[in-house]
Amino acid sequence: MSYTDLYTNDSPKISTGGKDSPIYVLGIPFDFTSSYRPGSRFGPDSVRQAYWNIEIVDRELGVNAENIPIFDLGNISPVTSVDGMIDMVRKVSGEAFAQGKVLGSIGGEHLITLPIASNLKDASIVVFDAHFDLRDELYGLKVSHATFFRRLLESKQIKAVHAGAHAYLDDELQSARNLGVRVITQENLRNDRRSLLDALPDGPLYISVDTDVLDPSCAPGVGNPEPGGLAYSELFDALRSLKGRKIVGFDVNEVSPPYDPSGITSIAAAKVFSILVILSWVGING
Ligand SMILES: [Mn+2]
Repeated sequence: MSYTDLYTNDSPKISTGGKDSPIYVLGIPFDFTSSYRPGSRFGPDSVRQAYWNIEIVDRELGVNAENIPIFDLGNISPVTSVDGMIDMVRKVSGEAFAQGKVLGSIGGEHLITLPIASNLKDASIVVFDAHFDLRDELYGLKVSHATFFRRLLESKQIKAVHAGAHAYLDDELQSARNLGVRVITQENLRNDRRSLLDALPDGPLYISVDTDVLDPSCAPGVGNPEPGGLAYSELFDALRSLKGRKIVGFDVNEVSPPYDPSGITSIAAAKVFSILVILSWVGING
């Protein structure tokens, strides 16, 4: 081994293992449809830096994520069109799934979930988000971070659970139900911890976490903050309750570092990412 091997690293990549690792990481620095506070293109590396620097042991789950081999693919190439991003992410995530890998992605805006989830075969999707993202269009765009969930459900037969919504209109809730989504509002989640587990379909899961499901007091640096969201412990406990389930992939999205001067939102997203790494590992190894 040379001094170069010994004293240099790939930072901010978060690999703890090689290509034979069961979990792959992909950064998707894309925010071109952001409707309010752009900047999530800087999310992937910011969340990785936080991941390096916080303790990623989870006492409740009893697992240290540092000991879990993950392989970081890096970021997809810069792209300035929605179609271009969707095409690249669909292909790259499809390759990871075809190799039997669990794929953990870091956004980027919530639209990144659309091309990834389009590759899912038997898995159901569980979305944590303050919003439903079920608009038919926003500011003239049919495919955007505010419409991704509708586009996904229209284009694919997939069982879907949505948890944590509190910033929505009555007709959006109705749309969600009409589209067959099992809805656990934030109020449901708070009042009955089992409501999420009761709503989960059998079989493998894909989990997508929009960081704005957290309250802006603890995660201010997101594209569309909505006061009145979940506290850390409420989100972490909801995620931990999925322990033992087979997870085929996950993503954490919408962190906008320019609106996060203290870095606390990237740190919170890194903690969420570490819990999802642990849940995926437990799902593989029992
Ligand atoms: Mn959202």
